[in-house]
Amino acid sequence: MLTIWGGLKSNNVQKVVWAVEELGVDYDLVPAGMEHGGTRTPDFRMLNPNGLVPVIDDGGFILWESNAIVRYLGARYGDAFFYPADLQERALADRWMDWANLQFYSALRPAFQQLVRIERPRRDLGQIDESLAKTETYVAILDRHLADKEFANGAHFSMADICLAVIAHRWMGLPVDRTARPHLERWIRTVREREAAKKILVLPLR
Ligand SMILES: N[C@@H](CCC(=O)N[C@@H](CS)C(=O)NCC(=O)O)C(=O)O
Repeated sequence: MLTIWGGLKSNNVQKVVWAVEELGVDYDLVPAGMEHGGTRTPDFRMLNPNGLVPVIDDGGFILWESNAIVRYLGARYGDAFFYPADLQERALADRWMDWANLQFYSALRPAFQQLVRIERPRRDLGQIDESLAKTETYVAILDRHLADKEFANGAHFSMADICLAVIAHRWMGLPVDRTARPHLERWIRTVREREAAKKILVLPLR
């Protein structure tokens, strides 16, 4: 049985839970981090010295860092599409996974934190505007990429869609004006129809 430490409020944990649901792996979700706490204890630091979630234990193999976990689960339990067998296809999926964190979410995070986790009177409107403007540039890139593809890697759903979609879900849930992005909107509608996605892409922003 696979154990996952984390809570579904975390987008990084969402990726891992979505991946195991997608792959049909049995798992236990042990509440940890954020509102659950427990990540600053010596025992938890033995699992992840950073004191962050998600962490998994797969038959004694401990792993932290959400993208590394999704890749490991895909390699171990996925098919040739989820974790692309072709080296170049896999590199493209890897690229989108890292881009989702390092570009897309780095740009969006300040606006997300301000609008979802900070009370209105304490919000920094300048920071929100700057963050949303930056995010639009990345969203435009993703929208163009999806113009001629059903999924991030082409015709098949892969681990890259999970990492992109949890961030796109946050962006689309913010109470702000957005430029229409027809390709991205069509893609997320398709992705939302997956059984595994129904457990994640319905979660309220919090
Ligand atoms: N790069 C790490 C980031 C992990 C991370 O920042 N986790 C946050 C939740 S999204 C966390 O554990 N916060 C809990 C805490 O600080 O107690 C990953 O992708 O796994």
